[in-house]
Amino acid sequence: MKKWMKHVVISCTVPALLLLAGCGGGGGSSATSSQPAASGIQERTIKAGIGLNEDHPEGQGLKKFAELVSQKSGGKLKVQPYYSAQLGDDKKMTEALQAGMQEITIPSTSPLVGMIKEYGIFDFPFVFNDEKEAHAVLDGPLGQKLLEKLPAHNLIGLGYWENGFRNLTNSKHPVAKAEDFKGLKIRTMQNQVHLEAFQVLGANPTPMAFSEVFSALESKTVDGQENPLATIKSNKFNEVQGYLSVTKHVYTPFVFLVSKKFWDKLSPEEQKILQEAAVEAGTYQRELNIAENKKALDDLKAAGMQVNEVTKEEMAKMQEIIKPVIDKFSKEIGEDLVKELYAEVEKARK
Ligand code: TK8
Repeated sequence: MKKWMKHVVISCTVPALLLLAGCGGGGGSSATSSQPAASGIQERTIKAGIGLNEDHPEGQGLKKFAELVSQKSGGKLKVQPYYSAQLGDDKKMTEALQAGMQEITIPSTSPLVGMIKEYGIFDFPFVFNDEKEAHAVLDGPLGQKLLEKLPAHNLIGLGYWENGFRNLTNSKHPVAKAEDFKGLKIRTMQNQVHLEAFQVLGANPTPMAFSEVFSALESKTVDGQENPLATIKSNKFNEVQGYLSVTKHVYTPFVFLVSKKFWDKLSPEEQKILQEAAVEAGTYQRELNIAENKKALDDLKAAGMQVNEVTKEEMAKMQEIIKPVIDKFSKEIGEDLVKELYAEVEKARK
């Protein structure tokens, strides 16, 4: 009985999201179940898949997550990582979570906007000046509010990791001016904001899952793509792309997702372990990502890519061209939410 009480007390000192899930009125269901009450942790294997490679900061972050979960659970919870879209692309893995066929994935928020349109605010170009601002907004009330939209779609969000600022590569010519986009066939994520932004710039965008990008570039089905430098390097896009333009046109996050069907089976103690590990590994992943994005620029140059910067004036021109797209999607997503986004950015800037 004493142990039982202790267990309930421990499991109710967890974050708000978990309180909702486990500690509401019922009073610790695991305590009365047939599970060994000693720890409230069962032997479980947890399938976690991502789209990027093991050597990418997202892969290293997932590895760290697996280690932390093992440590915190005394080896009972085993996270089995699958890298490089082995289990499918972002959309497919998210659907597998919803169906209860896979436990964890960490996709870009961009392909999820068909499900939760509000995530589209993170597809608006030129919102954040640096990673610190993005982290403040994602970890603040706005980021939390969007995580709370996930359970209605059979998903639980444990926080945000970093994909990062995206840059354009292509096989045709340097892109330094707004008019250089004209006619370029560019792969975009499966996301309407990205698609229309490239359209108004005069490019010819094609939405495509990330796992198909390398071969589409290699076969010249598309001329270019855009992604953070760490990804361009890890996926060796430099082998099929001669030109890199440092556009930093948008910062996109990763969201840490757990299958709700799986989550609801966990004891509060198990949920707490996953929540803490996701945040701790996320802090590690973000630091690594920032460092790797810096290093990757030199590595890509050394690998022979022709790199160009884009002047502030040209950036401003591009922003002006894209503005009607932002206005349109602000209305569709909700102008109050967009205002909140900019207010949070202002706050982070101070
Ligand atoms: C990886 C994707 C990728 C994203 C994209 O699963 O699709 O371009 O940037 O990194 O989430």
